[in-house]
Amino acid sequence: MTNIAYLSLGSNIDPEANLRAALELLAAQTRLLAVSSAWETRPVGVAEQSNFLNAAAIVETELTAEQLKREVLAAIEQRLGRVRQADKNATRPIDLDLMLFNRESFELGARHIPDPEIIERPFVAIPLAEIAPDYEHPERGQTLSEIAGNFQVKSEEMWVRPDVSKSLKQVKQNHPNGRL
Ligand code: PH2
Ligand code: MG
Ligand code: MG
Repeated sequence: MTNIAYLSLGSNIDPEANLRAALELLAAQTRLLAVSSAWETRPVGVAEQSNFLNAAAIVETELTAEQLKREVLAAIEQRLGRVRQADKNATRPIDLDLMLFNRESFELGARHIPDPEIIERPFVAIPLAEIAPDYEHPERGQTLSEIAGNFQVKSEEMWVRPDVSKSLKQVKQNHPNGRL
């Protein structure tokens, strides 16, 4: 069975390099179907951290959600130097979160899928809406484009970084068929 997974990426340590490296590793282990723009975002809910770069990606995989999270997403986080700390919002080289899986609703460890951050966080919803505007949220009935449109985002809170966006698009172009 082929699954479609919708991911949110975030970094605030050397984020240009780490976002790109995370996508390269993802493209080697799944079929990378789409990559959003890279957005520079002010830190939300964490005091005195550097700005983040956030992005979203869609991948196709035969792995289950649990396997994808453990064997791919967590492995990439570790490989890029993430050290789990008591403070779950500690600054990190890369955060790779599964947001949506096909059009399913389920519990994955301590998280619910669809991840509630889609509704709460513009830095999650807006990049996802760029690459899957017509995806209907399985619990809300709204499309991602409608959900993203609900946020009143000021241009000093998040803005596109064309230089990094171009670098991320190159990863997608370098992996036209996804798997190596
Ligand atoms: N992630 C967090 C906490 N705060 N702020 C921004 N702008 N972007 C993030 O990815 C982010 C955050 C915890 O995962
Ligand atoms: Mg996160
Ligand atoms: Mg995470």
